[in-house]
Amino acid sequence: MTKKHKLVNEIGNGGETHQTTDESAGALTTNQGIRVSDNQNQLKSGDRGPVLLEDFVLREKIFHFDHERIPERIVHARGTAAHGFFELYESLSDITKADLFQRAGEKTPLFTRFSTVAGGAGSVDTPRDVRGFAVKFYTKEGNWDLVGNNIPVFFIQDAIKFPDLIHAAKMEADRGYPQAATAHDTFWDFISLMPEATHMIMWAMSDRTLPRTLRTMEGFGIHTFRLVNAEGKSTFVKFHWKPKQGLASSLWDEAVKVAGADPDFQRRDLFEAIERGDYPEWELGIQAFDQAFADSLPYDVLDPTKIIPEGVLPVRLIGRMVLDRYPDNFFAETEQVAFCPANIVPGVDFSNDPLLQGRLFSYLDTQKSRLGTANFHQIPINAPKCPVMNFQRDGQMQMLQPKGRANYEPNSLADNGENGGPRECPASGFTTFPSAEGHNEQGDKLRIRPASFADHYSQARMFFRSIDPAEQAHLASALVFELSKVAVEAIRLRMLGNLVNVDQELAQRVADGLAMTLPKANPAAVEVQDFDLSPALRIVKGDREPATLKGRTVGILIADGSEPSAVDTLLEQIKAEGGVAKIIAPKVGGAKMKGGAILKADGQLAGTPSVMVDAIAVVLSDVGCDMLLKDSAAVQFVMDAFGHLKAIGHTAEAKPLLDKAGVQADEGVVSLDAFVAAAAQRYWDREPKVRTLA
Ligand code: HDD
Repeated sequence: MTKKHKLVNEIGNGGETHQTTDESAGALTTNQGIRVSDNQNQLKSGDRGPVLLEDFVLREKIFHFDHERIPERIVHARGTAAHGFFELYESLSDITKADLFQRAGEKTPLFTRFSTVAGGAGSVDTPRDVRGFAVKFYTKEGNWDLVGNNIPVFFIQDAIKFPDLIHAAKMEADRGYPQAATAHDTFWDFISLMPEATHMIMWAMSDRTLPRTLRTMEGFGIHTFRLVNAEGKSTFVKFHWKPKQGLASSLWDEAVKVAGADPDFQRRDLFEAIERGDYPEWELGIQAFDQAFADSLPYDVLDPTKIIPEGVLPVRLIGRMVLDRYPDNFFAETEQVAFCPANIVPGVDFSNDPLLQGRLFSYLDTQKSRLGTANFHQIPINAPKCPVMNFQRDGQMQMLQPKGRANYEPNSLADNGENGGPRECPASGFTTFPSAEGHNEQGDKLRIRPASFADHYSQARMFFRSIDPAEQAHLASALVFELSKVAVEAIRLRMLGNLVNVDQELAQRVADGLAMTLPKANPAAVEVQDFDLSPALRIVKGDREPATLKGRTVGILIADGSEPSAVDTLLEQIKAEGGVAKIIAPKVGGAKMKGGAILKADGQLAGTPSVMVDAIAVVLSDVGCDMLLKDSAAVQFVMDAFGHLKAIGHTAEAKPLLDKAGVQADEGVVSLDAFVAAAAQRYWDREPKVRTLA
């Protein structure tokens, strides 16, 4: 096929293509293939006359445009995605027959979409919200979707409560706001009435819901699943994604300001990392266990509001995911991708987690209303990369042209020398693990929650007590912030009553922050237990918060008269550490450096506040500093970097600007020589000096 032919096919006309002439190569056509002579002017009667109905070029173009949007996802509407691969470290054939887990070193293509939950498609990237973490593995034996979040537990135990949860969390029914924020009455009303949400609330109010970038957050499959091996033996499993980039979150004040400075901050970060070849990576980990282990735990592994702490059962890393390619087209891929937890492959199976079971219905159903047809699986991003053959035919937008007379099975047409179509495969086809069902031996039909799901507070307590004091203060302050936006006092009180069950001191801090009297604990269904603390739950000062510049961004503030050699040295040092440098100047065209040369800027100061970078170097001359002392964007740049606990490197001449911004000396405020080493971390000990937290 010639290049010219290919172009026509890429535009979407599959099947036979006529010879392309030189004249038609690259030509703009209608959807019927008619070459368009004029794409600037409508067909009119005379130059100032009415537009003619017969202008099919106009009508087709506007018709298509009018229908270019599809219903946005009811949850997780805002997201971004990338292609990549999964590479297996070692064969897992002892515990699963899943084809992608058989051969060490084998790569499986995948597509991963990250999202926020509550906001609409046009909301911002950085609200306080759970992040979706959905991976579609295109395995040789069909698609497997691991549709998880960046938090390992969920708000509710039964799927029947999901519509209520989401209605309560999204904008309020009468006023249509707030968008992408849980800080409002209806959310907290619902949560305060649902003690089972308390563990998730600890995570949601922690720094976990403010991931600095999508590259610096964990992912979790949440539910207990099963792996099944060739002998039919089942092993329970929980899935984890561990970012190679380490964990990093934003501060609340920072996230709020990022939302204004760059509503697309996280999708831009992912795009730019892939563009520069700094491919984000996560390792896939499993916690595998048997029934006896599950029975030994003081909580139920079918309860999605519980984790198995890593200290109780370590995570075994089994492979890595690398995201190395951005979609060609956001709509065709990211918007049209249809995830479904029911998409599993032989060797993986469900557990009876009641939330998971409800999800198995919901996603297939939602795709029909979003994508409009039962044939959505034929859209390239959703299509398996293995043969698909069955008798599910026809329907809106059927893209294939199945051959033959038989569209039913069994049939005997093959005996007649005709195409009889595909046949079932008892040996290699998917079989459901034949588990004995439930604790209730009679298997009565009951609308009931098992007693083993009744402890709603012990793991919430474990989470709160396991995280660093800085994170505890953020969590308490987040609760104060959110509950301060709740107008109905009874809701705040009820929530405080739940918090007393979690931790008396936490509840007191929140009550103090609200200037309310702490009520008594709400009744708890079972006595709250003190589990061993789990250091793996912390971000701040934890094993997974690396001191590194790799993949992090440094802002270098310059102005007229800045010393070029100082900037060059910084650029080299930052590059050597794997960081990304952004030159920021009052004007994007650049600054006139000492010696007269112009250094172009990557960002204009007013449009590139320091919240967009991870550390700042202020490389100013006396003249430049004098100039910037009169620019509130410059003062704010430095003030925010200090307030957000970032490293600040500076020339001696820049000191007046630091003074005006209220910067006080500490180990994160250094001369340029010491800057690159200092820039690899935040300075948590500074926080009590710059912020009053609950
Ligand atoms: Fe869900 C989308 C994750 C519970 C119903 N969900 C959706 C997405 C993610 C999750 C990441 C976006 C996928 C994408 O990028 O397109 N959902 C979860 C997790 C849950 C969970 C981790 C609990 C552990 N979800 C859940 C329940 C229900 C749904 C209980 C319904 C009973 N979820 C949906 C949905 C969505 C969805 C309405 C909206 C768009 C879509 O499916 O494709 O069907």
